Amino acid sequence: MRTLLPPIVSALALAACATSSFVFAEPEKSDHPGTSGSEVRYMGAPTMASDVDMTLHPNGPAITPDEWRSSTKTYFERCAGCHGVLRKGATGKALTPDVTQSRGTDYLKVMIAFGTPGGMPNWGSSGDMTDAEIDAMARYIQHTPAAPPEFGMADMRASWKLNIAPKDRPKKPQGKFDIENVFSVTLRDAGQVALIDGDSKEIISVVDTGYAVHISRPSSSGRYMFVIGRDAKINMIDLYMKVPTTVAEIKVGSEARSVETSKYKGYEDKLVIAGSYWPPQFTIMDGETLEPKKIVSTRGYTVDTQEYHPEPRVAAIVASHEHPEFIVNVKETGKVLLVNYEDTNALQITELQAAKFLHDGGWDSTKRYFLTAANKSNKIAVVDSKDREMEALIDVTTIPHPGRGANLRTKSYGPVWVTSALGGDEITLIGTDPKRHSKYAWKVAKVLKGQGGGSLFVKTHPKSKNLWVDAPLNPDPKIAQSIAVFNADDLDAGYEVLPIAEWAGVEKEGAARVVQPEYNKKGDEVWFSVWNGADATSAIVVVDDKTRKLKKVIKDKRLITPTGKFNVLNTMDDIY
Ligand code: DHE
Repeated sequence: MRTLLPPIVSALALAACATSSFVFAEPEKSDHPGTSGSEVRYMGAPTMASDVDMTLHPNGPAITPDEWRSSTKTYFERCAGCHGVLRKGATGKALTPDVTQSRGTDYLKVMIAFGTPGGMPNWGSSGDMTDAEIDAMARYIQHTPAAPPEFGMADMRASWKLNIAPKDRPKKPQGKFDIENVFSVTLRDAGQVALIDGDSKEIISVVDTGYAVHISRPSSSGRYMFVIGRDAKINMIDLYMKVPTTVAEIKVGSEARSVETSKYKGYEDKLVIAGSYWPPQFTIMDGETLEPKKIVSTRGYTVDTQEYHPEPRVAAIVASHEHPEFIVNVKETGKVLLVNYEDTNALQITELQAAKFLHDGGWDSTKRYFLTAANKSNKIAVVDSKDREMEALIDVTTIPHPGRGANLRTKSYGPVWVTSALGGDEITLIGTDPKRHSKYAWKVAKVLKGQGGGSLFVKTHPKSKNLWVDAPLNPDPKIAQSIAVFNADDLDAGYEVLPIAEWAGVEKEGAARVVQPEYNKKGDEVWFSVWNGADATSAIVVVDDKTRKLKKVIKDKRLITPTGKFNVLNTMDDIY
């Protein structure tokens, strides 16, 4: 079927048209005007909330049950990340019937096929969607948005499994490895994590988890590793076991990204919290069993125009060291919630106003200030966890993406917290010492130029002078397959480039990308994932921090699509 083009849109769309889709095939700026290829690849990851009923709108065009089913799947896989599960708009525009029906099927087909300068990807001309799929999607979005089911206490309890009760677990570590130097490595497309011994570099065990695991976070003591899948399944893995495995599991929704454990004195290993994308809520669980205790919805009003948002997703969560609190980022409303967990039956929540589209973030070196990206607002929000207030909102360049950030000690600006960006090559250093370096505190102290946009993570270590900056989503394979490293003592000298994927010998195989530096326990090695396609060879590359030379390539057929890596000690003590 041919796509019909209304004249004005067609000129625009055709001008914008370029082939894209495969990871390194397209030039960064021309494929989706207004949205970099990096960003589209990043936001386009499949969501899981696709179990929905057919809800036809009386004025909507004809659509068959098969078209409904496949469009629902495609919508949740490709569109919900920007337009929201309920199509009320998030970083993308609202797509509810009142908006879409007045546009009409032909207009919508062109939008979907060719994109817009405002940032809508060109799903048709890129080859990602066929004409028939586009036609069905254009009709689908003129119907009432299909809401996936809610997921409350009964669903959670039904999904909860206590495989090994606390009393039946080992009393002390049984394995021949140093728990604090274990790395939990996401095997994204395998639905697993690999636990790797940081000393021997051997895989200790591979544990089946939820779908496309997102992050791992150890308990405050380091004994348990909590792993959350995109499908909102949490696995609690006991590192005291000879071969660590899942001792408890639960689902907290149909889509999620974050999990964290209580770290305040007296509450170590007591509680676990998980944030869900769908339903928009967070859940507090028992820290030894994952038994669900309390579910809190995040639906509510945005911080700026105070409009109701039906699905504000929960992004990063950190555990306060200053109070018995979790600090919860609510993405679409732009609120940071300080959730006091002293009494989960009388939960006290302090709501701070940050900025819309809160995503990831981490602590400054004192662990008092939480710095977090409001990515589509191009801001870094600073939360003072001690005084329980907003400290600052700092403007930075396009789409900051810090991961947890990096705390670098510099001669000129004192301690700084660093973020790189998805949208450009800027690496922003923010001063974090209001006492001794007040001139730079909560201001942009310096902007470095890195290899290019498409950067996701930065890393350093208190014992190191190196600042490592990845760029896995950069369209240039040379950049995506290497790492840039700066010297904190000589920032103006620029960066050295290390060809990590080449060192792994996989640079020509598939579309390998180098992602997320992570230090070992001692802080003298940096580990990088060489993230390749599921049927190609991936690897972990270990670099000596001092010499910046290759130390070890870990290859194993079980290492399928490794992405995030979480060293137990560094993650539990918030060292980065
Ligand atoms: Fe992530 C952290 C959400 C895509 C790898 N990611 C996070 C966090 C959030 C998030 C909210 C912070 C969790 C916390 O600290 O509590 N990520 C999302 C998305 O919504 C997005 C854009 C699309 C999606 O559908 O998931 C997305 N993320 C990706 C990827 O494509 C990455 C690169 C590969 C992968 O494994 O899926 C990826 N995200 C990561 C990693 C972290 C992360 C490795 C943890 C970084 C850290 O050092 O803490």
